[in-house]
Amino acid sequence: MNNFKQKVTYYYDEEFGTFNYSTTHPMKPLRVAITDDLVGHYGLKQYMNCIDQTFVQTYIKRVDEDVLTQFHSYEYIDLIKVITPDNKCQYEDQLYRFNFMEDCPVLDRLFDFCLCQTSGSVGAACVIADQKSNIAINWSGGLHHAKQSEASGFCYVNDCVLGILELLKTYQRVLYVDIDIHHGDGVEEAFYLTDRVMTCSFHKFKEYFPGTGHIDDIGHDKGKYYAVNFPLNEGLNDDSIQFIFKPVIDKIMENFRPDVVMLQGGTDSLSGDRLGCFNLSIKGHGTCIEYLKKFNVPIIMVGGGGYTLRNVPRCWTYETSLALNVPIQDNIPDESDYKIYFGPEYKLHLPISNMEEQNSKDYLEKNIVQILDNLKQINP
Ligand code: V1S
Ligand code: CA
Ligand code: ZN
Repeated sequence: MNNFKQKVTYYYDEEFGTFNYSTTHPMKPLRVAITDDLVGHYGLKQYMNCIDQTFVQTYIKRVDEDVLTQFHSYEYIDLIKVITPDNKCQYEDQLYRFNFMEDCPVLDRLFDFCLCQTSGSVGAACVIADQKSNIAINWSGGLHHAKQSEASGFCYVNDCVLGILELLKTYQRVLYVDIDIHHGDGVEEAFYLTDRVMTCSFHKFKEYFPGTGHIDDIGHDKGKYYAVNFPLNEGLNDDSIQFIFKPVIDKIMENFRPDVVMLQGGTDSLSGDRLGCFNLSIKGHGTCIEYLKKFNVPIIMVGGGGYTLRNVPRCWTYETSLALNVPIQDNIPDESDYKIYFGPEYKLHLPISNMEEQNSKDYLEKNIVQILDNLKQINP
């Protein structure tokens, strides 16, 4: 299957679903295993080049600590390599310094977890750069909060940054778009001073993790105007995301003219998420992918947040079908190994909640005007 005849490459490594934060922790790697199962039972794998960690290792010959240290510090990766739940009390100072606290507990096989998540995004960057595919998907990635020497918000290594660094070896300009409900702070920070990567995050702002992503944060030095932040209130619905996404992306495409796009598709922006407070339907979330596809620029789709187990596989499976242009039925396939997660409806698309949209048209318009004004400063 790995002959790259098709246009979409899909990464999933079976090991990923076996990692476990803790029973009480909201981040469940199992959601990606359930997604993979659903993608398979919808029959979508026959249309894609399906790759795993072993394939990426042989294809690019090195997803090891050297890849991780392209962005992360040696001290930080050295700790990730050796630390385990059993020996962590020997490393008390480093645990505190590198923020291995409740949000980012020391996982069993942490280094393997990081390699597995990163292989997909760096592998995706390689197949895109080699022009083997024009869309590459890694739902195990999108861990956008990790910093150079700090774990943050369930993220240990930043596969988005590492994937983009790989893309920069081939491409002049990379656009990173982030529709997770949280601000893509780690990616923004990594590229805040450069005009070769534009980061654009839509997120809940004010009294919300990680607290960054003010509309006036626009990049610095050469990177001034190359960071875009769209702060939002609770209740964001499908009409509103389309109202803001289109003009902002149009202006970025017109003025920045990216060679390639990475989309972080965190599903915690969906209605009913355990940690989120937006009100998007799966179709509404998917309109962002449909819109980006129109520009005929290669796209890397990575995962991210998403804490309601019944939502995440539905959304990412639907978005895999959008990437492929292969429509799928609303009935969840009977044979799905994880069918219990999809009852009682057993439908792909679920109704949204009746929560109030707290983003008024005026508020959204004002933000659009300010963002488009900043983007005018970039010479096409
Ligand atoms: N919101 C939220 C939230 N919930 C938790 C949490 C809950 C139970 C646990 F056992 C462990 C953690 N942490 C948070 C947030 C982090 C959200 C990360 C989102 C990640 C992403 O979707 O963007 C990408 C994958 N953390 C905080 O709010 C920090 C605290 C301030 C409060 C929670 N406690 C546990 C730590 C400190
Ligand atoms: Ca975001
Ligand atoms: Zn999130």
